[in-house]
Amino acid sequence: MKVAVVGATGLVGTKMLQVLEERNFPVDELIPVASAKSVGKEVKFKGKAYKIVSADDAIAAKPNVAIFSAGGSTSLEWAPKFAAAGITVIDNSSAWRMDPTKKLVVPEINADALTPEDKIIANPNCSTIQMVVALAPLHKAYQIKRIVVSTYQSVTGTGVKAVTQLFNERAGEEGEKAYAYPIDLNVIPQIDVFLDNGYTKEEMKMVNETRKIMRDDSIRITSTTVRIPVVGGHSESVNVEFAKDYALPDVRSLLETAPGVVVVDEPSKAQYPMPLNAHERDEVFVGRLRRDDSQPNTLNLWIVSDNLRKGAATNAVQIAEYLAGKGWL
Ligand code: 2RA
Repeated sequence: MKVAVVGATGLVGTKMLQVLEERNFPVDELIPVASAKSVGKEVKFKGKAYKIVSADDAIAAKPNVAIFSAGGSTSLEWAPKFAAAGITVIDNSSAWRMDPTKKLVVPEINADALTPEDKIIANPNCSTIQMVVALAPLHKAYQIKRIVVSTYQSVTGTGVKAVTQLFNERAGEEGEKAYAYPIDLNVIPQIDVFLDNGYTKEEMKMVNETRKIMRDDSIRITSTTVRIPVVGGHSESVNVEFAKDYALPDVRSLLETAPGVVVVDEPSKAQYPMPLNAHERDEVFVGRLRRDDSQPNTLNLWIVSDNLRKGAATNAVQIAEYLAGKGWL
């Protein structure tokens, strides 16, 4: 199969190459695409060097699928051109996620919504993906009424410049900045820009995307998304109110058998999910399960996952695996 990766030199694009190789996705020919300044440079895939090409040349090469992680404006311009050439696009930007004609997919939850006619498929935001992977089985069992989520997000979500800033600050060195403030020994309660309602775009992504993926606009959600100085993954403190009551052992069993979820929850042994342990893993780790005694039918849980993997690259590759499995690529 011919596979194009658009944004192949970025943090997520590089992870996509790694995940495609790790999962032995049937790539006969890789077509790496990046900005004009990178055309002609090479990327390594399965021990072979591939020259980076332009988006136009990638279309001409007629890949079966193009996995994008090149920002919203590139997706808005090029995804339709790839799709018009019969190439299926899986896009990691926010460009198409809330488009009513496009599917927003976490394979463990709503891959069944996909059809061969879907030529531009949206990959959800990383902080949304890990939360819905954990909450979907609980929604099915107890019907979620309301979610209150606070996130503690890795600097890798911003990109290479942010990781560089963190380690420069840690080493006491100067360098280019991704954030207006120091991130080491700090937390920044702003991810993306502020909207008129006082929330950030990142916070509203968690609200809107969750409802679309879970196919339930009745779910009430409020979120606070925060950047913290870690690199291994995003962490989320989630308080979820159900329509029905639950027994904690049943919740634990549901999560232990949920696709893509690993329960790490032994407080007596100080066992709980942490970015340090989630780094470079594809699962969503859940722990700190406990009843919220302040109101009925309400649960607290802690969710951690590698935002570059399940939060981006792995989820996108899993969508491609689903489509390939159906013979639709
Ligand atoms: C972030 N979720 O963490 C956003 C985009 N990757 O910055």
